[in-house]
Parts: sequence; structure tokens; C-alpha cells
Amino acid sequence: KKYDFPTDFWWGTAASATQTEGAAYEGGKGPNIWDHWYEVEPNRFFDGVSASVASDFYYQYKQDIALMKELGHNSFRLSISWSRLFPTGEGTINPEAVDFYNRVIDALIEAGIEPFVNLYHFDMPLALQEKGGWESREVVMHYVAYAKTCFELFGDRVGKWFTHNEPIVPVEGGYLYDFHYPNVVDFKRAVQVAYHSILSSALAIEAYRDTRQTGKIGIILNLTPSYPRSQNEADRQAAYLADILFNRSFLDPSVLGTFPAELIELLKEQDALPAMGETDRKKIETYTVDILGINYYQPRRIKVKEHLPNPKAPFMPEHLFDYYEMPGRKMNRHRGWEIYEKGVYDILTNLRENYGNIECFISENGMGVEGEERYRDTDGSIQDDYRIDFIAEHLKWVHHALEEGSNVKGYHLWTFMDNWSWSNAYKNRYGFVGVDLTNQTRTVKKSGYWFKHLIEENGFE
Ligand code: BGP
Repeated sequence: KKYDFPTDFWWGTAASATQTEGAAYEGGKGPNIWDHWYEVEPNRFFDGVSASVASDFYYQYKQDIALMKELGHNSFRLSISWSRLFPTGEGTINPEAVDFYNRVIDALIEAGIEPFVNLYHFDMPLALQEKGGWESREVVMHYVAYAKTCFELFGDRVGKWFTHNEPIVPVEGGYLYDFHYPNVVDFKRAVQVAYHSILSSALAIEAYRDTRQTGKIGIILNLTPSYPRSQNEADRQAAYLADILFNRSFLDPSVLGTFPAELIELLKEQDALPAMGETDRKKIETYTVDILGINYYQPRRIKVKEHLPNPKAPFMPEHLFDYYEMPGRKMNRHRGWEIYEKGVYDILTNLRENYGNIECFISENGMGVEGEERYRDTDGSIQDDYRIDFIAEHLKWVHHALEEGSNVKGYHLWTFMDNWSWSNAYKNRYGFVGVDLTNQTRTVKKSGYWFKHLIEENGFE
């Protein structure tokens, strides 16, 4: 075999509560911002479809886990729905939620699939959003209490915890670029939200250490390597700033416990530096992650700003650089994302060289495709060779990084079965398993069997 992986490499998929569970108004769950946003602005959602049913995992988890087992997966990342466990985000626990997550975790373990559990995947309980969401220090403390409850309830069986998935996305979506609730566009408030997410992660890690449980805790970041258009000083400086704003802003505090000095300078210049108490700063410094999940979909192509922004316009990150399209780039046109497989190697190399070779894994990577039905063959399965190629090409670079000593421990595809997406509902399908939304039937795609074989061989040609 050409591409052999270490024994015990984690093979599996990732998913999130909102996107899979459904039962949004059942089982005692309280509303989160997605339920609320849909109620007030259904037309903001693709095809007007909400997440209320999603892929029905709440009811079909048993069969889904059995299928994961059949496909040979040894790990699966799920998220806990905060407002399912605490309907108002704080206070009284919902016993039906405890029961549900217990059943899911036990079923996974029984199937020989290690549960990786993430605490926050974009789903702020509505009652806490009304108290300011991540802008509020009080909400940070409610989050820490929620995290602590999860460790106490499930930590005897869960040994891989994650505080947040892509915490920069709620900052971008909710406070800068208007694609998540509460649709604010304000750099200073965005920075406050980012800072509180980082602080909440450190405080949750502290709470985890206090339990004396022996598992690992980390964070999942979407890293987007920033490539300058040219090696000119100006282009490189622009790419460097984009890297600081979109990657190092979360990566440095999570792994190193510090903020890049240039970031602090920039925030001061923009009068956007949040109040960082000495005690909180110390917590961030002390409680860094054991493990890093890397979500990788696309790179950032950056060039120097050609037209200076209106000096009176409120500051936005794009005042510091422009994007450009690399000629001849490979695209996933369904999602409008560039496909650049080597990016995953560049990320892993950067972690090895500059972040103490922290233990990490590819926690998301995947290919959303519209209209996959047209690839269905006569015996009923979707012939998604494009997905097989996509995974294989990325895995070749992961393998190359391993050969050079990267501490990468696994690969999770986004996602197990087709699910509801934040901005596109069911337009793009990502799963190893197709879902027929009319009757919630699952059918394994060609890639699902290909991956099964890869796991059996622990590698591929
Ligand atoms: C990541 C999220 C996932 C998932 C994925 C695919 O950013 O962590 O929740 O949705 O992207 O993106 P999309 O569904 O927007 O195509």
C-alpha cells in the first residue's frame, strides 16, 4: 500500500446537534437562535426549510450508529444541544436530554465507536441570546456551568471533549457579515464575542481539569491558510494580517495561551480591544488545549488592498487586504469554495513547526454537492467518485505530513449522512450516506463503501 496510516488512526465523521437531531420542539428542548431566527425570518433560509426535522437522528440514532459500525468507523463527533440539556440555557436540567445523550453515547461505545463530544456548535439558547449571547460575561459563566454538567453526566464514558466548533464562525456570521442570528454588523462587538468565546473555552478547560477526569479536551478551529498573490512585501503583509485575524486570533490563545502582539495593536488602533481582566488573561494563559481539531475546506487567497477604504467607514477586516482568485484554481462550484488539497499539509506543518506539534486531527473536511441524485446508478447507490477523489487527495497530504512527523491522529469527514446546513438547508449533500428527505431512508453512497475498505486496510493505494 502506498498510503499507510498508523494503527489506531481515528476514522469517522463529524456532525452537529442542530443539523442532524431534528425534534427541535420535542423532548423538552428549549428554543435556540436557529429555531427563533426561522420563526422570525423563514425566508432567510434556503428553500424556506428549517432544522426542525433535520435528519431525524433524535429518533433514528440507533440505526445510524449501527450503520456507522457496519461501515467500520471507530469514532464519531457529535455535539450536545445546549438548549436541549438546559431549555433556557441555565438552571434546570431536562431529564429527557440526559436520557437521550446517555443512550447515544452508550450505543456508540457498544458499537466500538469512540464518541468525541463538542459542546458548542453555533446553537446559543434563545433565552441566553436575549441576555446578550456571547457579548455577555454572564452568558460565559452559564456556558461554563453547562460544560461542567456535561463532564459530570457523560465524562465517565467520553474521553474526547471539545469546547467549541469553529468559534470564529458565529463571530463572522452573527456580528460581521450577516449570515447568522443576531445579524449585527459591528467590528467592536464582534471582537467582544470572539474574546468571550476564547475565555469560555479556557474556563471550560479549567472546569474539566477540576473534575480530575483523564480524557482530553480541545477546541475545533476552521483554519484557512492565507496565501499571498505574490512574494511582494505588500502582498505578503496583507496575507499575514488575514492570517492573524482569521486563524491566529483563535489558534494562538487556544494552543499557546497568548494573543499575537500585532492583533492587540490592531484592536487598540480600532478602539476595539475588549476589557481583559488580569485574572481572565491568566486563565487563558493557563488553560490551553490538549488537542486541536482542524476543519479544513478552503484556503484564503490574499493580495494587497488596491483601493483604500473610505476612512469614515466603520472598520472591517477587509480594509486590510483584498481577496483574489488564483488563476486555474480547482473549485467546488456547488459551494463556491476553492479546493486546494495541499492546504491541509501546510496547516499540519505550521502546527508542527510553530505550535509545539500539538496533538491534532482533521475534524472536518468534505465536499458538498448539489443534485447528487443524478449520480444514482441502477442498483440505487450514488456513484460519488468526486467525493472519493476529494478525500483521497487530502489524505495523501495528511500522509505526507505524517511522514514528516506531524502529530495528526485522525480524519473525520463532514459528514456521516446528508444533513441540514445553516445557510443552504439540503441544497448541498455531504454524507457518506444519502438521506431521502421524503421518508428519511438512508442509502450508503459509493464513497461510504470506499471509506470502509480504506479503514479495513488502514490505508489506500
Ligand atoms: C462547517 C461547519 C459545519 C458544516 C460545514 C459545511 O463550517 O462546522 O457545521 O455545515 O461547515 O458547510 P455548509 O453546510 O455551510 O456547506
